[in-house]
Amino acid sequence: MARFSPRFGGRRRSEAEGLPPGQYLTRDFPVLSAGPTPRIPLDRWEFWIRTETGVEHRWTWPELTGLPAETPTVDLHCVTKWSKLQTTWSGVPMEDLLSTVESTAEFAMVHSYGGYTTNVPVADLLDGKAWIVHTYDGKDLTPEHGGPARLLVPHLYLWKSAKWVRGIELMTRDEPGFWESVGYHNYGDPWREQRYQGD
Ligand SMILES: Nc1nc2c(c(=O)[nH]1)N[C@H]1C(S)=C(S)[C@@H](COP(=O)(O)O)O[C@H]1N2
Ligand SMILES: [Mo]
Repeated sequence: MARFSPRFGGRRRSEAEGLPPGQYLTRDFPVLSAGPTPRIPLDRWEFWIRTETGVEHRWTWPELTGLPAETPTVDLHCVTKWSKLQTTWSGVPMEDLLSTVESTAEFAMVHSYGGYTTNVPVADLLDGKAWIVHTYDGKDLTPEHGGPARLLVPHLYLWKSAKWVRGIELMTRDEPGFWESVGYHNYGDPWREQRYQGD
């Protein structure tokens, strides 16, 4: 996560400088969910990655939370225009999970408990850009913010950070997820203000 604005040659940026175009700063943490909050008992929870050849890899809750975790501090940008800076999470880097599967697929569909989906290029899940997080601000992730675990992919608008994440389907061709299929941008880079199709 870049903490320094290139315009200022490494000087610590102000909060305003951390805001992508059209965003405003918020200090609270709004909840945005398209449907009811699913409750998943941890003994029935699992996370899967399915490859383009149909091979499925599964992690139970103890398996996932037993993997080495990172604690990224990142900025969140919601397409409804609020941004929250310097949020701290803990979770497993997506690349650690993806590196255990054999795949050449370039696209991923993220699936949530409850049925939500969102598409992300595989490249955007690698290189320290995405995590399956189970902790927010030092505490277990609450159900309304996606607990027990959500995807965190903070360099894209927050709708790509699927709450209640259940699995990742690797695909050789791109497909739109829930919001992408009703007019939101396919990629969703907040710095290029890619809110809607055609932006
Ligand atoms: N499963 C699921 N994930 C989701 C959503 C949702 O409705 N369902 N909403 C998305 C949107 S539009 C946003 S802005 C963020 C909101 O996350 P928050 O409620 O923790 O602020 O979650 C994203 N992930
Ligand atoms: Mo959103």
